[in-house]
Amino acid sequence: MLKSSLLLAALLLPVFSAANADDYKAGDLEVSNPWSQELPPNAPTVAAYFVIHNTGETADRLLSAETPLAEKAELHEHVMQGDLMKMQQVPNVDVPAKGELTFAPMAYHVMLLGLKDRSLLADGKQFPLTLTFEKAGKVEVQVSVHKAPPMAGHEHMHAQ
Ligand SMILES: [Cu+2]
Repeated sequence: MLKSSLLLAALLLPVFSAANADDYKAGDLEVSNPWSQELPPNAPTVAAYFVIHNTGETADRLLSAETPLAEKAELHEHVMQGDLMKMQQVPNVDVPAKGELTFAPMAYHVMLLGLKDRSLLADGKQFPLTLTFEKAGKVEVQVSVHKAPPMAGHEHMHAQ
């Protein structure tokens, strides 16, 4: 019993220490650490990632995203098609009750298409992204742009 609770505490610790000013609240939801990877200036699209925590007893749903930087911001997922990893648009994404939803490379992501302003898509900059949830409504987050993924060493990271 003691051993397992110590293990649990050790597992939870990095999560708590990761909570910082980059958390945004909307109702029962908290959006943590929005980030995007700096890409070459000719990259046609840019992806944004974050983690949504739901402390509520009911599930919510991410319906859409928008940013003044791009004509469109789509919700995408990665799926295996044969041997190929492909991405496709999804109409919305469920946020489970008392759970979390992770947007990360090779998983769910917000894809920005038709980029209008690239001045904020550089290492160290931030750009606004508005997420609209079915129940929690809208929340505007600031997406931090990094040269390297902030979770370096993550098993799902791949070179662009
Ligand atoms: Cu995509």
